[in-house]
Amino acid sequence: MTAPAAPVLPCSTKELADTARRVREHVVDMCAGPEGGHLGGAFSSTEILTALYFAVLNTDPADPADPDRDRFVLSKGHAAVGLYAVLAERGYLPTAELADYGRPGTRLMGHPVRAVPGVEMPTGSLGHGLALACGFALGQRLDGRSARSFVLMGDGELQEGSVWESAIAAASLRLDNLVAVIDRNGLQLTGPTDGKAPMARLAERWRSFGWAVRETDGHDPAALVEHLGSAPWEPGRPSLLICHTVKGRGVPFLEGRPAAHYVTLSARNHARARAALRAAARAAATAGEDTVTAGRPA
Ligand SMILES: Cc1ncc(C[n+]2csc(CCOP(=O)(O)OP(=O)(O)O)c2C)c(N)n1
Ligand SMILES: [Mg+2]
Repeated sequence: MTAPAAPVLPCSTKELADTARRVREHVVDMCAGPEGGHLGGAFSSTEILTALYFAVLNTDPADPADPDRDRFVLSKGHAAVGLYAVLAERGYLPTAELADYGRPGTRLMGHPVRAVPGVEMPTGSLGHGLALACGFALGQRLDGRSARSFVLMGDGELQEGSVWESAIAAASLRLDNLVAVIDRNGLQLTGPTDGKAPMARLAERWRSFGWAVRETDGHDPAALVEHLGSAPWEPGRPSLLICHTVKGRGVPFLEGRPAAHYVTLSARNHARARAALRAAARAAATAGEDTVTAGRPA
């Protein structure tokens, strides 16, 4: 494929970190509603989604059907609360609409549907997103477009056989406009992923399937933008970024705990979570966060 399109919204790592903090605030508020939500997997992928939508994806909220846009599939569709918050911050929907989340008759359901602007495919049944993104990438290539297709999967999701069938297909088709991301938080629904299906040598496995593979800290905005923005890394090969993350990241009493997977925050815990996010924001301001500009030529 040709060189990737320039990101539409170059911004500093500080702006990305600030956006990620606002996203977490929205998610905490949504998870305090009667419906609750998948806070854990939304918080392990907050920086990934923020980096994608604010500094990597060539997409325009004012023209969500642009045929030349990059595509994104949230294969771990249960993290919808995080996607909704990012889409709202990016301008796809009013932030006030986030209060609708989980209410019958509204479009912000527990799993994303295409009625939500910016959502390319309904997801929630794990194991399908990579195949969908392969289809998008192949379509883009057949249409002669230089756009890329991205997909975010959970690490527990890798237990679905369809993921590996799609991994074989993508490499066979030499889809180097396809970028897959794994949220490697080490946890699935009830406990550690490795307790169910050990994932030793994950990078090696994907490489042996014909993918270009990198690993990074999934909470580091600058690293995420550098890796995701520069794909494809090897001509003729699809790219996989394994992101090491913490489930529930940002709320200390939930971090790294299986209980973070799905939560309905009580009024007390909502206040505790909001206080933790405020404290993190104050600490970042005091530390004077890195202001390196991500996505802009040096
Ligand atoms: C095919 C399928 N089986 C089971 C589920 C129920 N389920 C929802 S989330 C989840 C755990 C997913 O773990 P992981 O992929 O690691 O996601 P994360 O840790 O990022 O939340 C399961 C089993 C589902 N959504 N789809
Ligand atoms: Mg997981």
